[in-house]
Amino acid sequence: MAGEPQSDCLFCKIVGGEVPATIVRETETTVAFRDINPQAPTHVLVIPRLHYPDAASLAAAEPQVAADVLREAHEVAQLDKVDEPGYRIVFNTGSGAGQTVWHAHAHVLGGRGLNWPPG
Ligand code: DGP
Repeated sequence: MAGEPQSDCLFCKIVGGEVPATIVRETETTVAFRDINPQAPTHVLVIPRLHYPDAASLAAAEPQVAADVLREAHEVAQLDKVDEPGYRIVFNTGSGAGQTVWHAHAHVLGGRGLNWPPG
């Protein structure tokens, strides 16, 4: 069923505590943890506890939870003190954009210069 935990999903396993992660913050609807392969001094993933394969399907089905993910991204940036001068939120959506884990997640990147356009 939509939103239900998937037994073959890595991030559902992190939500369920079956796979360890360095947790930064948790709320009723979200979990934030450090990326295993950081691309910046701050590289945190913010995920919904509910399983949706990408940000678009999450936003369509659970707009409030999608908003929670965005709010948490900012909380994480503040916690890591990268909100000034600025940070980046990335939702890779689709394999062509580099998405490799099919559970919606926001990358929060900061603590170094961030070029535009991104690679
Ligand atoms: P994406 O490529 O946008 O789907 O991002 C997936 C991210 O997940 C990637 O930056 C690496 C991260 N990742 C993959 N496996 C693990 C894991 O087991 N633990 C943690 N903390 N991060 C992971």
